[in-house]
Amino acid sequence: MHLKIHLKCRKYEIWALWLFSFVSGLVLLHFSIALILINKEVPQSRGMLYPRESETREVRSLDGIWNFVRSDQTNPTQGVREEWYGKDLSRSRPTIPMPVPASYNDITTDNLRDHVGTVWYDRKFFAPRSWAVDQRVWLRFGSVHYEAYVWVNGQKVVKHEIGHLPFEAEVTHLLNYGAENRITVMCDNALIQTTVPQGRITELPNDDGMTIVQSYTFDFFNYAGIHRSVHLYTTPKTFIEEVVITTNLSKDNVGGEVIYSVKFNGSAVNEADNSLYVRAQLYDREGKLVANGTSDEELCGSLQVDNVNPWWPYLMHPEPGYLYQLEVKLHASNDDLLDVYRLKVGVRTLSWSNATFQINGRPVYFRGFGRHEDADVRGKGLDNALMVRDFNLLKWIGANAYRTSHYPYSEESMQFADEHGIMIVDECPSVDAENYNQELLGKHKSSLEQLIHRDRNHPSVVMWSIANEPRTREMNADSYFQLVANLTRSLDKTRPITAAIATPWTDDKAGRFLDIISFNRYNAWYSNTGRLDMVTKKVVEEAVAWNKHYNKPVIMAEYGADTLEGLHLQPAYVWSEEFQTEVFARHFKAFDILRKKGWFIGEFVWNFADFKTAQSYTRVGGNKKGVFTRARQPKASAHLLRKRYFALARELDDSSFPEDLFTYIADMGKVEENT
Ligand code: GCB
Repeated sequence: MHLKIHLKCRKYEIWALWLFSFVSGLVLLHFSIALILINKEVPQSRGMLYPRESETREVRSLDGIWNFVRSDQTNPTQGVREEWYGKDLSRSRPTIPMPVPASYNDITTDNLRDHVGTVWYDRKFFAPRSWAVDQRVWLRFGSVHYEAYVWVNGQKVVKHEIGHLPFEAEVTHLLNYGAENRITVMCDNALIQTTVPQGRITELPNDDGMTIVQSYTFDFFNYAGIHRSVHLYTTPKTFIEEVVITTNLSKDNVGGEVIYSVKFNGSAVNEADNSLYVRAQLYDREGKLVANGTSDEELCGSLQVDNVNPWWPYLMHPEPGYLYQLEVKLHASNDDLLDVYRLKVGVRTLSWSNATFQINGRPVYFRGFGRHEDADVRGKGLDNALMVRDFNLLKWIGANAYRTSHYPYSEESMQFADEHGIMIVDECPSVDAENYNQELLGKHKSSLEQLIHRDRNHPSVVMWSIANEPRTREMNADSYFQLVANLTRSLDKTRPITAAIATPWTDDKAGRFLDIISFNRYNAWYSNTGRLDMVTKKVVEEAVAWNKHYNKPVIMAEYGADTLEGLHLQPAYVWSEEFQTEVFARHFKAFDILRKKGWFIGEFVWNFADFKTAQSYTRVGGNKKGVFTRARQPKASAHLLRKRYFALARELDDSSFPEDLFTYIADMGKVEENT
């Protein structure tokens, strides 16, 4: 019932937006003048530990080929009204096969790509008989974009809004054990002014009548569908619901501390029985037990690790990404083992001031990328081959960090970053935020709450990015970002907060709520196009101005130039490989001037790889600012960037050059002798 009301409201909302689109400018202006943003509580996430097998847990994947139906764009709620979830989808509509995980947009040859509104997925699965006894079964989605409604055997299970984040629900009571079950998902990709990110839906006349069009200001394609894995997993009746880890190091980095806090869930446990306890054991990479202990009554405790191997970023230490395994065992008061969960833990500290950012007491200079989860055919669908290739390229090029521009990336890639020592600036899905309103604020805060809940235990996550290019000169931007930053800080005090800002510093109203200023600027591209002689000074001036204005560390979070691979033009001309290379070199010069000032702490190229955008006359098949092509092959600039990143690593972190960094040209000894 609630679902139906919601859908009606949503539809009403969409229709209202269509109807009032012409006067929306005026209306929004009026509202933003009148609006006072109120700080309301956001719902708290629960559970959501990454599904892992153990002696008390089983995990089954529901990935594969599902059945798929698209709704009529003009009638997005038809399937709900007609209860398509009550039987196999194929009995309501002809279905087509659809891979999960994947975006649905680029799979077929028709215009499913630009579909606006709801689509439906279903599939069957068996629940083994053994699951019927003494345990719980959970259904978990890594992410569905943008909004998902889920039914099992025709019964409503869960609804989740905001893409790129996991959600789950208990389905124990809904399953037929030792028999077939059906899971149905309705997914809605519509973005409006109160979604995160925002978009607009308009109705436009076409050759045959009217058509519904989704538009948005952000610069990546609004891929949709079941983007990440779907799992069924079991837990015991009384089980470990959450584990929160923080770590410390002694001043000399020799002693480590792992502080844990566990939450359990279970009606089987008597409320008055507070003698439930946790045994925590920490193993090193070789599987040797290095620390163990028993929790207090609150299920909290700490483990001391002698001669600890701290977690270091790539190239900052010969053994980067060192992870221990923490084994958490939940015991009943009579010592019965109730549940076991294992997770990887990196021991490291972060600290920051108005001039520096440090890991394990050593200053960090970020050299990395803004990225996208994006690939041909599968769109934003999780793809292990692509993920592993990308990490190989990151390491080949000598990067030590990336920003998850402009939304949370897969949990699998966060685990990979932990293992490889790649630092993550973890960004929530707010891009180009504008027309600040109460509903948007609630969802924006919720996206951060869910992100922090999901990623708080990853050593690779070193900073939260609370937005990309919000319109921070707008009315209400200050109170809005104060509330967003306050919430973020209240949820995690161990990491600094940033946002990638493009509003000129003179007009910005958000920077004062951040710990670290990140700015995006496209000198010689969007401003002074083609003018390579107008880069270096401008970058230096702007970074200095941000620092002076806020007295905080500064990162250049985006710079770059679109480049069509294979286009060579000498002298350098926009879109050519020569131009991208030159733009980078002019920035490097600026960064080296800035580095000497102390408070300039990082450079992030836009973008790691070419990616798909909405159709526009400024985008040839998508955004081409990649250092790698969409097929993950290097452009000329990649070779230059590699030399820069390894030179920085040698200068700052004492690491050595890879043997193939420089190509043999001549005997340089002799060349130097003769000059
Ligand atoms: C930006 C945005 C990024 C775009 C980029 C561009 O400032 O943050 O999402 O893709 O510019 O290439 O225009």
